[in-house]
Amino acid sequence: MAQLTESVRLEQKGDIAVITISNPPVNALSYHVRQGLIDGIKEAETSSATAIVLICDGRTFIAGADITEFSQAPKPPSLQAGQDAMENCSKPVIAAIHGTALGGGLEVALCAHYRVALETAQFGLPEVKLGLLPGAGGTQRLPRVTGPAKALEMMTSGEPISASEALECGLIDEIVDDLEIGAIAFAERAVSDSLPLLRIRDRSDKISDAEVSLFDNFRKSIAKKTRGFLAPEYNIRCIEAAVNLPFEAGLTREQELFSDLMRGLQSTAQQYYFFAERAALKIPGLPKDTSLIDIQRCGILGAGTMGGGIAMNFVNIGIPVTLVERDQESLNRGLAVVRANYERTAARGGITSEDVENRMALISSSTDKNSFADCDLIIEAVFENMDLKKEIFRELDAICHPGAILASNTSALDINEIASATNRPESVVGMHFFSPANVMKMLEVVRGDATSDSVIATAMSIGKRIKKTPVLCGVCHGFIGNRMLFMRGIEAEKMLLEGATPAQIDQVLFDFGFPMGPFAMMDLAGLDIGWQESTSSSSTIREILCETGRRGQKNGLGFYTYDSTTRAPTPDQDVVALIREFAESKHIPQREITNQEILERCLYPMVNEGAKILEEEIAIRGSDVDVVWINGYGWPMYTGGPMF
Ligand code: 3H9
Repeated sequence: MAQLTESVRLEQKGDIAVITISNPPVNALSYHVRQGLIDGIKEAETSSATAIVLICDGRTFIAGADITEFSQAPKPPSLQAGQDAMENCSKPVIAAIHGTALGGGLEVALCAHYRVALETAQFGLPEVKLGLLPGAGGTQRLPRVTGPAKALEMMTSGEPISASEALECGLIDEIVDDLEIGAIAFAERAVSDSLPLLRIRDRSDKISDAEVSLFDNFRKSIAKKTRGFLAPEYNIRCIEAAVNLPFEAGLTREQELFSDLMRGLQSTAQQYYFFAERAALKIPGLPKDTSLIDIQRCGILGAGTMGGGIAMNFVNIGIPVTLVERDQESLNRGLAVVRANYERTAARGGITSEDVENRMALISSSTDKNSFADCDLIIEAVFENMDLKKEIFRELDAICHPGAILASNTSALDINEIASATNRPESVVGMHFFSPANVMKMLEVVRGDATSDSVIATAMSIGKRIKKTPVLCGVCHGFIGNRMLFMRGIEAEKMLLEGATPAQIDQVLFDFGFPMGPFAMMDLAGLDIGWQESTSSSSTIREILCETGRRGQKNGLGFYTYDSTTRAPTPDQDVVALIREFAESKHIPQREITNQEILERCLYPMVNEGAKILEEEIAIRGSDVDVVWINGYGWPMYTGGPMF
């Protein structure tokens, strides 16, 4: 065996040379990997070996370029030198893939003459998620193997495909049971059967008859989802180049567009976000080996929109749920909504109808809180009222087994006060899901003064397992997300009173990149959340709207008027008149407010509040605040978030 560089070794097994990359945690293409790849191919080519297998140690095949190197001066050798060595090698080169072949990793595999993989392997070009495009020939090779339609899908979504899909579209040649044995057997067969040394760059069979309309139709199909992002369009342009230009010219185009993106703010922001999301999982002072509480069954109190959505997250990963409501009718209604959600997903092909039944079977329902006795984590999702929550936690404390975690889905209330109603404040934690809870990725985990390390670690870990992005925060009104949202709301309402309209303010924030502005968002949530007729005193615009019977989208009348079938909003002159009347009663002078002023007055108070949240150590780091706003409220990721 020869150790070629710190991360690459070469061995001969029978007649086959095996180059092994060992660069934990994900075998990223650091400079020593690139050097080892070049050296390995060269040495194997001049050795007595008849073919070469490229394989990786650890949990995965190469997961891409080393993103930490992007911010540094380029270090030789180039990846292309290694890829050229593979592609032009005079002996068959077989890539043996397990885990995830992503980005530069897949681009390396595409330079082998053949690819074999484990059934569990995944293949993707996720560069678009980093604001980039595959810059190591991937944009030119992938469409040549899969055809442009599949390449468009993979490169603009960044989502990986499975081994069986990869086999079907020609991306790999064989699925094997044992990676090394299977790859060596394939290599031996390549030699004995004199299989040709296939270079993907020479192929044109899958791209020669691409329809011109393919690209424009595809652009239209992703326009809404990718609004504001540069990288998806740049990826499409590269695939167009693959179809229209010779291979080398296509590579040149790829390089130009890659450099453009790499120099831009969007890719810097998206790379920052990649590490921000991972940093959020690291809790200073919480030992890595903190013991986790085993969550075998989850209890959820409240089968409304929130409770039902939360339940889906758990059953989706096979954790049984006990769903409790105060009466059978509400319970039935909640279960029907969950079923309808699953059936919609099944109708779209996301899951099978068998999955629907299996998931529903994991939910047991009851109108008796005593059913929580065998649950290890109980999440309360009833409406926001401190007295009610304290009463509930007192009851849960008596019912639930010692060590069970009692969590509240409150979006603003004091977790310490809730915990004070129990004899186990160390087991009480906030788990604030965002609506709709089965879709939104954000989860604020709220640490009370007494919450134990093991409860925090479990809440963060289960959050990740149910595919959320958990962020830990401390107790304050509204935690990270809603506390900052309140500040934006205050300023937005002030601007309404000074002369702006709801539609103008919403448009400015939509153009900045939010999915919707503050007034459309309030209409969606319901204007009457927290409003009571008996105490309403016409003291805010929202109160006035509620008093005139406007409840938001749900009754078709809010800051906007909503079409009863399409739900499309139309600005409403009656609302503007109510606002002007209210401003006059307060003697507020009217003036024209520019879009720039609106943007600044909406965003800066949030940035300011974010800084206070950091100062008070409610958030651990600035990037956690960005993760909350990007995932919880749709702050455009390509700007990096309020603190970035
Ligand atoms: C690219 O390839 C460009 C080329 O086209 C052009 C080249 C010229 N680099 O996610 P995890 C770290 S762009 C450096 O928790 P998992 C990560 O920060 C790249 N570090 O594990 C974390 O560190 P820590 C295209 C990386 O099992 C640790 O590894 N490729 C990289 O949940 C574990 O990561 C991608 O975008 C990297 N490329 O998921 C793939 N990747 O422990 C990005 C990971 O200190 N990676 N780290 O926090 C992933 O999607 C996931 O990490 C993966 C594993 C699915 C691989």
